[in-house]
Amino acid sequence: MEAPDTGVDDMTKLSYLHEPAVLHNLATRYGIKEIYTYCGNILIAINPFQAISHLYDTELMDSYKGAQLGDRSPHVFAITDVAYRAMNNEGKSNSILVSGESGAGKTETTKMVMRYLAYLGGHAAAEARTVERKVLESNPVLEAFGNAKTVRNNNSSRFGKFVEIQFDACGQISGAAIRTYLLEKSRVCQISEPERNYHCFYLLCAAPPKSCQEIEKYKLGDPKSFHYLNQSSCYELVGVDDSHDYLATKKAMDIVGISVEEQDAIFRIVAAILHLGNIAFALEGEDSSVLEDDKAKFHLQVTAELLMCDLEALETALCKRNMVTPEEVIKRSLDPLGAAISRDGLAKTIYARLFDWLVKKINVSIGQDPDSKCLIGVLDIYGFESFKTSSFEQFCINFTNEKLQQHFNQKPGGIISLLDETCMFPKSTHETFAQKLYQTFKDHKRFVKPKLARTEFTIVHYAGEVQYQCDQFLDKNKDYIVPEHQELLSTSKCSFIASLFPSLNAETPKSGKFSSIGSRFKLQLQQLMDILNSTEPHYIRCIKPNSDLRPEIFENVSVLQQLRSGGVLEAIRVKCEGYPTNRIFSEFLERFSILVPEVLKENVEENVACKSIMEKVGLSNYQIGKTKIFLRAGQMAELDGRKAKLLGESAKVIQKQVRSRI
Ligand code: AD9
Ligand code: MG
Repeated sequence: MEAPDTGVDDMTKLSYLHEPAVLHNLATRYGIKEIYTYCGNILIAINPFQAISHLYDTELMDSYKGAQLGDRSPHVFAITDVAYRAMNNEGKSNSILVSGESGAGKTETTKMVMRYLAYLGGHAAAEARTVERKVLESNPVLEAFGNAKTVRNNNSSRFGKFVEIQFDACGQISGAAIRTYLLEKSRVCQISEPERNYHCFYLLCAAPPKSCQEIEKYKLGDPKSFHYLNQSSCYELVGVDDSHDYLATKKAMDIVGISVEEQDAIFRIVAAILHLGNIAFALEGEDSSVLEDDKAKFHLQVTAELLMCDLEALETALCKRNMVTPEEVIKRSLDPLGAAISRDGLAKTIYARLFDWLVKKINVSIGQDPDSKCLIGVLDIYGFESFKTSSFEQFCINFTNEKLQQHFNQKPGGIISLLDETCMFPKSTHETFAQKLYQTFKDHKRFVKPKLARTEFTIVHYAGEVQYQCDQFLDKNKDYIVPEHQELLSTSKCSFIASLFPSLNAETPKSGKFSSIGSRFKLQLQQLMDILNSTEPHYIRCIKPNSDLRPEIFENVSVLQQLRSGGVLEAIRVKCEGYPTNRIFSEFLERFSILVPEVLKENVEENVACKSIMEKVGLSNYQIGKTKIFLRAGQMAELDGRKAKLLGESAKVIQKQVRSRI
C-alpha cells in the first residue's frame, strides 16, 4: 500500500517545479495542518484560521534552538533561529520581513518571531526580564489602538510597524525601538459596513460592570449610541470579549510602563472622541451653524469635561474660524457641514497624537541600548488591499507593499510629488489633480485612466489592479491642524492633553501651513529601506488561503495569485535555473530504467547507467555527482512523460491482444 501523500517540506525538493505541483504540495500540507513550508530559504506560512495545538509551545521552541534549517520541520522559529545565530556568529544585523496580503497572518507571525527572540535572548534573572516583557506587551497595546476589523481581517493592522530588537555582546536583548508608519486616521470618524472603528472604542464601552466607575466617569455605555461607531452595524467580533480585552489592555499598559494616571487620561481621550462625534450641528440663519439639539449640547458638555477645556471655547473652535485680514481678525461662521468637518478633523488629530504618544512612551519605557552593535528588525506592515472605494490610505498601504516587493521601480513614481504640487496651489481641486495625473502618466504602462473617469485612476500593482478615487487625496495629504483647535487643546487643564498639543515655537512648522503626509511617508519608507538594506534579510511570505477567513478551505486560484505576486514562484524559477531536482542513482534507475531496459542487462556502474538513460531520451545539461544525478528543471517531467507514454502504449498493446483473443 502506498503511503499517504504528505507533500514535501521544501518546495525545491519537488520533482516538478511548476505551478500545479507547488499548489498541490501546499494544499496537501495544509490539509494535514502543516502550515509552514520552505521554498529554499523563504518560509511560506499559510494562515490556518484556527489554533493548531502545540504549534508554538515552549517545548517546541527548545527543539528549534540551535537546529539547522531543514533539520526540523519548517517553522517560524527555525527562520528566527537562523537570523539570531547569524547575528551572533557574524556580528551583523539581520531582519525578518513578513509580507502577505491583508489577513494573511503577518501580525500573528511577527508576534511569534518576537516571542521566540525573547526566548532566545531573554534573561535568566526575573528582574532583568522586564525588557523582553515590555517588548512583547507592546503588541496588545498597539493593537488595541491601531487595529480594527475590516472586510479582509477582523484584526487588521491600520499602521505599519518595524520593531528593532537590540542585543548586547552576549546575545541578550538589551533594548528595542518601535517605529510605526502612517496610522489610518479617517477610520476614527468614518466607517462602513461591515467594518469597525479601532478596537479601543469598543473595549472602553464594554468596560466590565465591576468598574462602574468607568461608566460614570466616561458616560459611555452602548456603542450603538455613538455616531463614530454606529455608521456600521458591527459592534461585536466573534470570539472576542471586549470587556476582557479592556482589562487585558490595561494590564499590558501597566507592563509597558504607562502609569495609572496616564491610562486614565488616555481612556478619557478615547471617550471624549466618541462624545465629540455626537455633537451635531443645524443651520442657523443663512450659513451659520448651531448645536442641533439638547443631545448635542449634552455631548458638547461631556467632551469639554473629559478634555478639560473650556466649553464655550470648544463650541467656538468647532463652529467658527478666524479670518485674518490686514486690519483685524474676524470670526466667520461655518455652515453645518463645515462644522462637522471641523469636528471630525479635531477627532482625527487628537487620536493620531494619542497613538504617536503611545509609541513614544513605549520606546522610552523599553529603552534603547546605545552600545548595541547588532539588532534584529522585524517588519509587519499593513497588507496589500483593494476596496470598493480605495482612497489615499490604500494608496499609501499599497505603495509600501510595492516598495517591499522591490517592484517599485517600474511604477509611476511621481504621484506623491504631483499631489504635493496640487495641494500647494490654492485653487486646486481633486478634479485638477486627476487631470494632471492623466496628462503626466498617460503613457505609463502601469497607470490606467478608466473609461469615462473624471476623478479615478487605476494602478496595475504587483498584486493586482486597484482603482483609486481621488476625491479626498488632497485633504488627506494635508497634515494640518486648525489653529483654533491647537489653541484650545494646548490650554487644556489636563497636562497630558496639553502635552499632546505643545505650543508652537519658531522651529515647528506653523500651524495652518501645509505639510505633506505623503512626502513624509515616502521619506520614512526610504529610511526604512536604508535600514533593511544594511541588514541580512530573511523572508516569511504569509498566504491567505481563502477570503472567508475560515479554517480548512484552500482556494487554489487565490493562493496561486499570491504566490505569483509575492515573488515565490519567481524564487522558484531562480532555483530552477540551477539543478532543482536530484535523485540517488538507484532511485533514478528504479524509476526510469524501463525507458532503456537494456541498461540493466549490461553490467555497468550505476552512474553510467543513469547517463545512458539520459542520452537515450535526448536530455543534456544534467550533472552526475558522486551518488546522485542532478537534473535541470523540467527534465524530471520529461522523463516521467516518456515513461507514461511508454506504459500507455504497452497498455494499449495488451488491450489489443486481449481483445483479439476474445
Ligand atoms: V493586515 O494586513 O494587518 O489586515 P495580517 O496582519 O496579515 O493582516 P493577521 O496576522 O492579523 O493578518 O491574521 C489574521 C487572523 O488570522 C488572526 O487574527 C488570526 O485569527 C488568524 N491567524 C493568523 N495566523 C495564525 C496562526 N499562525 N495561527 C492561528 C492565525 N491563527
Ligand atoms: Mg497585521
